[in-house]
Amino acid sequence: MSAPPSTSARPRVVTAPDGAGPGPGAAPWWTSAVVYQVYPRSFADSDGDGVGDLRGITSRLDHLADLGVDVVWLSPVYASPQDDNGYDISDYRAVDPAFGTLEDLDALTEGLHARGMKLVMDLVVNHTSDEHPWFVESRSSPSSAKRDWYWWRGPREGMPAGAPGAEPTNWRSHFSGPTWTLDEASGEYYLHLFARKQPDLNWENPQVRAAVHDMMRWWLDRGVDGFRMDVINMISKHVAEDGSLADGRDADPRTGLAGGGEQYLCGPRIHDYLAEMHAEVFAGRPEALLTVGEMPGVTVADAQRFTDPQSAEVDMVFQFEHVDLDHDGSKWRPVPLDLLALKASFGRWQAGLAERGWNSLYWNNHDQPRIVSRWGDDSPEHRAASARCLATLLHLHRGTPYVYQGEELAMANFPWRSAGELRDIESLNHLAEEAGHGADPEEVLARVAVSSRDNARTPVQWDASASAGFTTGEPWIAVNPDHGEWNAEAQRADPTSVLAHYRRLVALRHEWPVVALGDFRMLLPEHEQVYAFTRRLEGADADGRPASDELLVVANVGGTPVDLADLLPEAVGAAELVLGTAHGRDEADVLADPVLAPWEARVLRTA
Ligand code: TEU
Repeated sequence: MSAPPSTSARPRVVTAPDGAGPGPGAAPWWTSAVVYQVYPRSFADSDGDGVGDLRGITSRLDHLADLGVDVVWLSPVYASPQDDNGYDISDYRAVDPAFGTLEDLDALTEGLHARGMKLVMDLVVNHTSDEHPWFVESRSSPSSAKRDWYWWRGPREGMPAGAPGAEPTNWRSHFSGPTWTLDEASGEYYLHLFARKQPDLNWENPQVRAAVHDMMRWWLDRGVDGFRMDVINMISKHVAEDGSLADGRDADPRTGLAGGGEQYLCGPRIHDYLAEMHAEVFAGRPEALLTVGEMPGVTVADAQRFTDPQSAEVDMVFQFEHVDLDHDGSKWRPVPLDLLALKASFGRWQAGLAERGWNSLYWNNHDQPRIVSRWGDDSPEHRAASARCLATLLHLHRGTPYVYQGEELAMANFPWRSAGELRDIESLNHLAEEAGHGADPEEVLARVAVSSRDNARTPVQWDASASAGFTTGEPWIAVNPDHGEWNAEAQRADPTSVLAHYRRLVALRHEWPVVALGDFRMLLPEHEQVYAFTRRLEGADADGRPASDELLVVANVGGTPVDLADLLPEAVGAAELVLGTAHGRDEADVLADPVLAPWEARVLRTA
């Protein structure tokens, strides 16, 4: 790995005042960690059935070790009918045969631990599959002992079960249509915020909570190092004294359905549930664990409380504010990104969690289109540069960065041509719903192509061979045709590659306490093309003497050059280029040049 060049004789901060770095009182380990997300179905297939699996992941661990990441977050591998690619679980303590066996999972854990990496599992407990034995029993009869483990309600007052609009509330499912499905046998409906095969668990019931805690302890005892908690801020619903749930506001006249989020996002008992989970599952464990709660609709103030160590709930949350900026209410109505809004959002979250709590940082995951296509420029001219630029920005913020598989290779969105190529339930349901409303299928497909979760789910591009080295069989979803040029093998030994740049960013966070812990200050909030900020840390040098570091990060988020001479004079003639993206140029030359090339980013040391 190429160390960042240094021309500065000034001593660097190696220990932060609150003890970051080795030693007593150290900041939590995950403040200087980078997490890598694996979506098992699309990572690597070891047995040629076209579906990625655990042995496939284990066979590719050197890629992760080379990248230098600290943690792997594994999307669900539990037993599942795979209606939502594993986010519909039928047995929390078994591995789905499509992915392998429990022994394969143990081998993966061992392989990670042997390389100094941790394994974080996905915890999907807002809902189960409708094939989970708990739900099968719950559905079997209104007098079943597990009836109350889920949300069963009769039809709307005065309406017969099954009549249009008779659902107990008007909430809209995240995957189209109502959130309620009628069980003909009992004449009652069950709640599912997602697909009808994903019934919501009733967290009001203490037996449900105890069963979940027990299962979590079982996984920790088996050696896993934490959990990413799926839609965990949806587990507490607003329930009236009489057990009823209320309609959502602002129903869509076309469907009669309302988002309903105000009835179930960060509901009245959410902090109790998470604090109880922490006490029951995590408290007192000697291991270094990680918890991150996925929380759509969470505010900065909520997040502060969720992630304040004093609250003892979760270490960090995934918020959605930035990924909601480029659409108009619905993800299917994309609008161009407003860079000023993006900067304002990041600035608010950085400031909001500066004193209490902690941020997670992400551009991509298995639900989001690829960042280089979304906010970068995936044309041949700017693809690598824009990927490096966006990566630099994200990784230089304060928080824990997450890299989604293939992001480190600048993998791009797929050129969808027909609905038949799509696999994702959310996209397919939306296409069907719009067809039902008589929408023009070409127009709908064009919008789905931009936002579909399947953009993130095409196979990882390992090499230039027929199926990109992902499988020897027929892949479950098409391989991106650009894999001949854009693949890991082509980038591995190239010091100018996007992959090499991610490697440097990971190393920087490990080596520079200012990157992990420094204060954040946004600059030029009103500039349309430059994203700039500082990071500053007071601490001690290697000999224990007081020292301070200040980094200035400047990035040109666009395809035309920008002159910084008048805009940000302090960016010209800085002491040291800690990391840059202009390959093949002399460091002194770059430091003296006020002009940022298209999509160029620089990390400068100014003090
Ligand atoms: O996603 C949560 C979530 O809010 C999604 O509806 C998200 O907004 C959507 O995918 C964006 O298009 C989590 C998982 O990450 C997702 O894969 C699951 O499908 C979902 O929960 C249900 O478990």
